[in-house]
Amino acid sequence: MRDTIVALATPSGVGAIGVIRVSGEKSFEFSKKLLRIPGERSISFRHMYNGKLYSCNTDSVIDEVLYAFFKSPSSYTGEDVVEIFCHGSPVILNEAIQAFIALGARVARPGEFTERAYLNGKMDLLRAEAINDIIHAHTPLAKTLAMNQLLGRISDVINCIHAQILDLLSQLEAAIDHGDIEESFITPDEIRERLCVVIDKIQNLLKTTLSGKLIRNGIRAAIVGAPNVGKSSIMNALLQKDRVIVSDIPGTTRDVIEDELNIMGIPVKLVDTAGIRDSKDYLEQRGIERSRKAAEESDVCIVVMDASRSVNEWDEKLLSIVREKKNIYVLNKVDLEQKTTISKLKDLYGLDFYPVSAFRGSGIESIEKALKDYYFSLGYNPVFDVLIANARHESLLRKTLEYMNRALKALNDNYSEEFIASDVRRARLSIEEITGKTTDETILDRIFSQFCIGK
Ligand SMILES: Nc1nc2c(ncn2[C@@H]2O[C@H](COP(=O)(O)OP(=O)(O)OP(=O)(O)O)[C@@H](O)[C@H]2O)c(=O)[nH]1
Ligand SMILES: [Mg+2]
Repeated sequence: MRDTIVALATPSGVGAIGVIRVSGEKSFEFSKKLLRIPGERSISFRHMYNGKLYSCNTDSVIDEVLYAFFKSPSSYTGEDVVEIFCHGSPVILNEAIQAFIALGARVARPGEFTERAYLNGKMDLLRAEAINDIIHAHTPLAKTLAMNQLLGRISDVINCIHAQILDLLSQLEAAIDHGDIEESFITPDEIRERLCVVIDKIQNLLKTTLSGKLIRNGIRAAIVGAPNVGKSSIMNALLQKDRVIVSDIPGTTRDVIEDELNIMGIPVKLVDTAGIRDSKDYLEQRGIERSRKAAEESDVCIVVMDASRSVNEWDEKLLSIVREKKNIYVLNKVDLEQKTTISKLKDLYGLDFYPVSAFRGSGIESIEKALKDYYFSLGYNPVFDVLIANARHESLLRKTLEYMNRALKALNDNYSEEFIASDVRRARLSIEEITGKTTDETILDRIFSQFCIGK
């Protein structure tokens, strides 16, 4: 039995309610003490009780609460679990957690509840990962993708490939035991056919990865330009909220600021940056360095120029920095008297700029459409039923495919069945890593550390 862990399962901060979750061998014992439930009273599991939560060893009431007991193995983690619904006050929730710690519970690591669920066989690794993806999904499509994974659709496909590999392996091993492949029940042609069926299935799954990743991760768009051209104003207009400070003082934005945007179901991470220019100010310099990095790391840049002034050396410098990238060019402040025009920019640089006034909100939809067109130009294909969106799954599928192709080559080159079987064995291990049948502890740590605390 593992030790008893406790954590806040709802977001920290003020709210209507806050849920404390406790899991482990002593979760019932600790809860009965703090909730003052007499020992002889039998508990109905999965039943909501109303009562008071007390501090450890004192008579002071932490809160009036609702609570429920879940008996192992019929709980989220597979262990004895107690969930306590408190008023959503950070002070109360902290006191509640401290009361459990005083009795010997430990604060859970991020994702530890789900990790225990996985370790106790409540779900495979694919489903555990899906839970995190559902929580972090920013669009309905990304949520549906993660929900399909949680419902086991990807597990079913992977398990089917795994079963075919296992079946082939057992036939090969039987052939090895018989000593002569010709005399055994599987012929080289049958081996070839079975290898090809699996190879085909994996190749078809891998065709979905681009669309899967686009739905899951969306695109990253950095808004870049010289100081004061209206980058932050465009960010706010796209987000339809006052997210970033806007002012007429050049150099207002000093750091990289990110926010999520959903454009017709497409998740876009918008990144506002500091205006690019030469500056002696240390903080501004740091901000400018970060702007360059943000531009480099984004999929697409929204390059902004100011119509109310002539093109200057910083605009030109910026164009040379981002020239190699995929860009959406925007001429902002077209509501003012124009010293720079769309046609002038076309003549100077051969580039097509969208006319925008962040101030009036005009032209913003053309930036949204350009982002959407860029997204679809990347090869998103909505026809797939099961999509592979996770880089870990993709790399393990590629590994499995490589071993299956090696096995096929060994067969075609007339190598003995031992050689073929050794590659198929490796393919088996790779596919088992996806569902978590044979996943290394450090990889598990990495996966679960990305979860929220309390999940
Ligand atoms: N008339 C007009 N003014 C605008 C427009 N967009 C932005 N501004 C004004 O231009 C000034 C600079 O806007 P910001 O959005 O802060 O510009 P920025 O590019 O983020 O500036 P830095 O963060 O300093 O690099 C502010 O006074 C805005 O109100 C526009 O479309 N029309
Ligand atoms: Mg700004």
